[in-house]
Amino acid sequence: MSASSSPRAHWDIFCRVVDNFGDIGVSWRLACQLADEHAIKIRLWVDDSERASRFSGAGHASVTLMPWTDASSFSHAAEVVIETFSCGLPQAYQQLMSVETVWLNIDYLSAEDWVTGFHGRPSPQANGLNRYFFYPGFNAQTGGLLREQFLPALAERAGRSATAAWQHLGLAAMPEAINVSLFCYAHAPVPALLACLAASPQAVRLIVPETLAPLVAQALSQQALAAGQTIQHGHCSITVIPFLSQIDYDLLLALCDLNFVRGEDSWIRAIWAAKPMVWLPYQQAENTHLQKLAAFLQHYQAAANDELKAVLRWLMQAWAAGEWSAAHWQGFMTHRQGLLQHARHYANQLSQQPDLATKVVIFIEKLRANRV
Ligand code: TRH
Repeated sequence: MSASSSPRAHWDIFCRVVDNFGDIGVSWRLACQLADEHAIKIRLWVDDSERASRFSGAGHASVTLMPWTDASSFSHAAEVVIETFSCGLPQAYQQLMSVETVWLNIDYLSAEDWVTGFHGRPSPQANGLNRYFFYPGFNAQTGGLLREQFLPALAERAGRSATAAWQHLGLAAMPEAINVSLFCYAHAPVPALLACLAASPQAVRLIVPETLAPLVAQALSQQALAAGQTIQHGHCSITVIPFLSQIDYDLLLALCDLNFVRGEDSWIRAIWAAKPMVWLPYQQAENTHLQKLAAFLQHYQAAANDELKAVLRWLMQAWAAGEWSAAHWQGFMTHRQGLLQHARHYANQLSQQPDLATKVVIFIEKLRANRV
């Protein structure tokens, strides 16, 4: 019997919110997909209930948010326990686990080569339990990427009924403008981006989530910018929007002509949106994040021609290095069609691989089969 069809398919996921939104963003998506597509009931233990509720919205019938604190007590361990991003499992919980319990640590995403060597490896623990490393990744030797079955319908919606889709997001369609979404870290060259968009010969609309409004306000020497506010900055209108639900954020990415994304989850969503993207990795000591970017670029640009390869590298490396200029924006505009076709090709090629949730289920089935 498969893990997904078992009547006892109750799994636990543990998530520690280190910073930002990616830890809970990934955990919530994974929980929902396991519930929706594999009929698994999930308890999602999160140490930051406020941030978790930002993602859970009205909730999910098969995903229960559980507050995870030092005082949490546990009645039982689930048959499968997923630890996200090496957040650790509480000692009290581990004491309820047996050798039959499957313990997976789903770690950070990277396109670096070492991932294939570590994916799926067991790590025997001093208490007799076995913890398995599960690494997301971009090729068949890794754990794959989160990708839900609803994504093609979402792309269809953005393509066929764009006006209605924009309205759904509380925005008017602006087909005459280049629509750009911005989600980045504070070290990104936002002032340089705003300056070149203001001077752009083409009309541009920049869409900014409210969490980034202080960064944009500072770059424009404005007091403050609030959700719902639009200001004109040269040829660029800047609109601040509320922090969207994950599905609406996916829709926004699919509607825009260019997406600036960051971290872990928005990075992958921009790939599935199949639109030109500029990814900003989370900044790490000793510029490790630039190695992550180089590894991704190697994968992302593999099928592009030499000219497009150079453009992709030039755009993403400049953004990550804080060296953005008007030339980069014009470079994007010049190669816009090629970048779009490439983004579509890449998304299509990558989506031929099984998604991460499916790979988790298969991995667990195999582990169990080998134990019998
Ligand atoms: O918020 P992030 O920077 O998250 C992080 C950090 O890199 C962190 O250090 C790392 O530990 C973690 O990722 C894994 O960026 P990310 O990963 O893109 O997460 C943002 C989430 O927020 C993602 O799930 C998309 C979602 N989102 C919305 O749902 N609505 C929105 O309006 C926006 C802008 C984002």
